[in-house]
Amino acid sequence: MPSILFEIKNDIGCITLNRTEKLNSFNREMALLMQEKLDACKSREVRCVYITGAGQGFCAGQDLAEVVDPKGPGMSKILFEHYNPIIKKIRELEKPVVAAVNGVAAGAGANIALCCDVVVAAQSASFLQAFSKIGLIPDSSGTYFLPRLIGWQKASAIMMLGEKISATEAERMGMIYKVFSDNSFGDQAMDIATQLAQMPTKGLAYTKQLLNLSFKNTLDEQLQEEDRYQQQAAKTSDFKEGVKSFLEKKSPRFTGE
Ligand code: LHQ
Repeated sequence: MPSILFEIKNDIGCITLNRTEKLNSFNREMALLMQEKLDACKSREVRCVYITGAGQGFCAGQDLAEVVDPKGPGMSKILFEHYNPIIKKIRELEKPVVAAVNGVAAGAGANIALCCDVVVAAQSASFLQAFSKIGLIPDSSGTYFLPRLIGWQKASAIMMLGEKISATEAERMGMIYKVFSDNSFGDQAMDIATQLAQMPTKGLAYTKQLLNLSFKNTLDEQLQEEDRYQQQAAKTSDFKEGVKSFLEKKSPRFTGE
């Protein structure tokens, strides 16, 4: 079985992490395949991306056996060639990316989930900044997104202590959007992706780009960017459809154009 499963269904690019015997931890082959599938999601056919894990876990981060394997890629390549491109591809994709965290998300696995646009989790899932337990630092954008999501103090303590955070607690502290019961998780997470895939894709892409920019801009710069992107959004067919449908009291049919 391939370590990443991929299909396009109902305009959604579904990426499933699939090394179940290793809790979907990443080796080089899987990381490169993930990059390939994220690139495939650039296609106009895909209007939302859905990332989940097969089996019990979401992803246990880096396969630690590969790190000490003399025939493995070696420390110098793991972030540069594996995880950093994955994070950048997710942030740069011009469509929403949903992380559906079905079980434990540890190390790089947690941080790949947390850089997504909408993060939901099953009640039995958990988030673990496992790095400190093995003498490493939180990578894969953990030191960037976690303090911005939950505040400096909580992020600092969680990253240093390597405390496992339940999905319920993660929702409470604003680390993730929502937690769903294990029974309904798959359906409810997919409902969110289905909804996003039918929305004005370009408008959502511009929203994502503005959020990316907001971390580095001053208020003045951000207001200028909002003006620029709003002009672009107003040129889309979906804007015309949205306003026309509102005025005619009809349901809009957005095409993503
Ligand atoms: C694993 C792993 C795993 C291999 C479970 N590797 N087999 C960047 C830069 C360079 C180098 C290093 O990495 C990075 C990025 C990172 O991601 S660093 C952080 C790496 N990840 C971790 O440290 C997490 C290690 N795993 C765990 O702490 C536990 O497995 C968790 C808490 C995730 C889950 O615990 P359990 O639910 O009790 O499952 P388990 O421990 O029994 O795991 C199930 C199997 O999966 C088991 O294999 P086995 O043959 O004994 O059944 C584990 O050995 C294997 N596995 N994580 N990262």
